[in-house]
Amino acid sequence: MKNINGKIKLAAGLALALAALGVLALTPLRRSFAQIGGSALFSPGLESIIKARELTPGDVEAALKTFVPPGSYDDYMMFASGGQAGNVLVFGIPSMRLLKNIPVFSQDSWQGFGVGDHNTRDLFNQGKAAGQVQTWGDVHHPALSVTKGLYDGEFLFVNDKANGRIGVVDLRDFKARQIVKNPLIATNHCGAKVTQDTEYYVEGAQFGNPLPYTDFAPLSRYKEDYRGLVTFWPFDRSAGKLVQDKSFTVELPPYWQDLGGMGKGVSHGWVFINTYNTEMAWPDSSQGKPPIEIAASQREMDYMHVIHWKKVESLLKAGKIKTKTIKGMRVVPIAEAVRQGVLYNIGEPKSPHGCDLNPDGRFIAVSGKLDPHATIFSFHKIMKAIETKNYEGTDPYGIPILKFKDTVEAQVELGLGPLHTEYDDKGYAYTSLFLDSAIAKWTLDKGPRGEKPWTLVEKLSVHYNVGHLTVAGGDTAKPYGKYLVALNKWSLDRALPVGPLHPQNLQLIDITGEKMQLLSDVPTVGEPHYAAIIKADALKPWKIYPEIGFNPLTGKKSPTATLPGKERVVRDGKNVHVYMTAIRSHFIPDRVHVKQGDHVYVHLTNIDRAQDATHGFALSSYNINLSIDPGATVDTDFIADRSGVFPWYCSEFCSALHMEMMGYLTVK
Ligand code: K7E
Ligand code: CUA
Repeated sequence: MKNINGKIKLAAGLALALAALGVLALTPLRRSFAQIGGSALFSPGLESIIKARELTPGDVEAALKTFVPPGSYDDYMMFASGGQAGNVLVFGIPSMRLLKNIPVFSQDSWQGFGVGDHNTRDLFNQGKAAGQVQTWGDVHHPALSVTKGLYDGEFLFVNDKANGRIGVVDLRDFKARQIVKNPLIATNHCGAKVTQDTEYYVEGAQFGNPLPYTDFAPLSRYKEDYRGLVTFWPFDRSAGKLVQDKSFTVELPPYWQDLGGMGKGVSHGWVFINTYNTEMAWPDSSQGKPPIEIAASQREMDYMHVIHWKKVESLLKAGKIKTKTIKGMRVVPIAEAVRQGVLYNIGEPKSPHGCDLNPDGRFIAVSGKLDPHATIFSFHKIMKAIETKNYEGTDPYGIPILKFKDTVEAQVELGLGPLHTEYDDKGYAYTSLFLDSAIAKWTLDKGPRGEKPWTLVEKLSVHYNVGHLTVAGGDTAKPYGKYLVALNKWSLDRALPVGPLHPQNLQLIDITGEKMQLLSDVPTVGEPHYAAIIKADALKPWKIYPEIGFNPLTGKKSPTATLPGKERVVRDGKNVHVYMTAIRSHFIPDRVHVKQGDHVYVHLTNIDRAQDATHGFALSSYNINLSIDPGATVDTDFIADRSGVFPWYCSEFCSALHMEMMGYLTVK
């Protein structure tokens, strides 16, 4: 029995719930409750379901708020990182149904990603780290492209913390279009966000290393020879690519850069980057050194870097700033950045993590993992301190330190383990509390419902140990509000047991009311760190590719596109090129015969123009599965090094005659 009182209050609660749902979207064909008459609500059938499932009024309300009737769509889409699964998960909100998995750094055989196709091969080659292809990544922070600080629905950027890389996803086809590797750093983290018109994607380092990381320097020379950095990658929208040779990097001390908050509105042109381990500790337990978690948490304060990137950009254009080139990257040395007045530090408590600007860019909320407060810095005060050169000395690298008390606007006591902050459309801020397992809601300089400024107004328990949270549009200049998702690190008892590795748990929370309301639990795969929620109608994805023979990676017609009637096999010595088409329900050609040792190239065009008529090309025993969407051309090649008979077939169930959609490769 779940809630005895609940049952007594049920009828009233249900009526209330439904009243609150005046906002419930009803398509014209669906009859509203009002139309069918209120009494139908309390039909014996409905009541018996509620009783049998022991639902409280709150449960019923949550169910109705998240229910998206069959055939109807969600209003929002959430892009959640898949963490060490190396992908991005796309959910519909409020239903929290999983709509797609976008592979970026990891293989995915469903989408023919990394199992033989040339496009993934090219992407993975772009993303080599220290010369080696990486077939996985650790995705932390999805960032949607913005125009004037608002999501424009065109691109998604994700960082790979493990290998210091960035992936670009084109939201016309929800496919990875580029992977870039920063040649200077082994790992990244604050590669979180883009500037307010997506001029740059901003990537900060994580763990210090020599610049470049592929040069050796002993850890005993950590302070002298190791460094951090922030790299500004210009984004060419028409090409959908980050442009390395126009990028610039500001060298930073070997503190561990963590997360970055992007200036916007009044603070556009500036970026704020948290650091921890300003102790510059490095691990060596064999020498009796304390573990890093202790050694890197000695100081009461770490530093937030304050960087005027807009000024660096214009100095570079004017040729007025000294740079050095390392591994093809333009790097502004720390001393030069200080001399030009583009780099400052501010003390921030303690082992900071989130660094999040409010929608109009006036305030920066910083959470110290080991401090119970959110510390709110004022951009205005920071500017004033810089103007008046009101410093409290410099750090060991000569970077001026602005005075904490002169730059802080407020500190709000929230609870234990505060991490990340986002904002809603009403003027509230929300901070995740890892140790408290809660979401704290607090006011900025004005209380939207007349509350005191800078005050905690509510805490909602979540389950358990929340990392990031995300509010719909919550990092933009104009949040949508409405929904918040807590991305929890532990799920413990929240899902049916599925072995010792528990799922991660996402929790959908309604933030429209005076009190936050937990709506649903969504156990999921990988470790979603951060997520971004966009209005579904802000996206305009393709339903099929615009022309036959389209290469999704290049965005152009493929030179190997094959039109119907032009299918052929071209032999050139040991090279055999097969120009193949696929259409329901056959391949042409459907028989390929080669000699052992031949190098076989298959260029496969899906000439179907019907939506959803994707075909597969699964070649037995050669570790190849292609997925060819309507209109696309996909290429693969392999050495036919084993003799035998190898059927291929369409691995996507596309028609009643599906199992007949096959062919034979024979190798003699
Ligand atoms: Cu807090 Cu890498 Cu954004 Cu995870 S990070 S929680
Ligand atoms: Cu095409 Cu199955």
